[in-house]
Amino acid sequence: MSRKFTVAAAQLGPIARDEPRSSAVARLCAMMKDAKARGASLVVFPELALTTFFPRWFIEAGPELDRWFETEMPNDATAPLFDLARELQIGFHLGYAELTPDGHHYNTAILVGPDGEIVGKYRKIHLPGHWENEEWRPFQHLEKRYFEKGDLGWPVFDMLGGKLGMCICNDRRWPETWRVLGLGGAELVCLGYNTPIHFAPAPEHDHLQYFHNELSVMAGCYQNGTWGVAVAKAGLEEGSVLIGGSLIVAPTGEIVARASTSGDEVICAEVDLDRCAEIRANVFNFEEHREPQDYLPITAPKTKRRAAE
Ligand code: CDT
Repeated sequence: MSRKFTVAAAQLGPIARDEPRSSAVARLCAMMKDAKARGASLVVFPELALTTFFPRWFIEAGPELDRWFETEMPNDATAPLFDLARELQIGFHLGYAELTPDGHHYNTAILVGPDGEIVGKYRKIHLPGHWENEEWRPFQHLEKRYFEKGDLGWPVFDMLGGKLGMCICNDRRWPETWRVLGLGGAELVCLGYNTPIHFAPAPEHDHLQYFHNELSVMAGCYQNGTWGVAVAKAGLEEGSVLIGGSLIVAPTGEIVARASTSGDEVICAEVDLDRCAEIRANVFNFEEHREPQDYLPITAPKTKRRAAE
């Protein structure tokens, strides 16, 4: 049975601080329709796709912060997206800030099937940035303050005849993310990102942001024989420039589609999940060639953690 389908990466341009979720969802719905018209079975939206990237500001804990989070999914604002997916029979991936009923805050992504039902959830593990307000920066990156480390590991889910996994933004830079997904049998990894061009602690690397994005996704896909769909929130958002460059990568590590703007843009590629075996049955045949007994330092617990962690 063929395991070929078209996947779409739906890059978002900037979302303003006062742009309501209804407007963001309308933009996502327009791109979902475009993806469907181009034959896609799955459309991948970015990290924190319903609002502006609020960790760039210091916000006191409490209602002012919590208003950026979703307390249920779907909810009134996102229901049109789920309804449209059901109507068009298209799956989607969506990143959003999650506030659980018992008060936990996560940077979360979900996979939704073409029937509009949630198939799986992932909560971001590698949280970048810092904990305290650092006024010397032109803007903050307070993910460590606002989110807890994800508690779901990197699961894979049966969808579209294959094994689909997720990671979120900073996760893509870490080979461990991809290897755990690979060990779980992931054949396609969806990931969204909000990556500012300017990295205040090491601005000498700002010109490498696009390169490091591609390098990370290409290496992760190749070394684990998986497809990757990496999708940006891009453009000048509230004074901070976010990279675009959304891309779809084959299990060989080759880029097969790349966004060319920093606005709302849909790119598509045909995916054949059977091509994962080109890599996984050969140079990265895990059963044959991995030597995990020599990898123990990788899983040794960290010696220093913050009390809050
Ligand atoms: N959203 C996110 O994880 N962004 C980080 C920014 C760099 S660290 C401040 C990233 O890895 O792209």
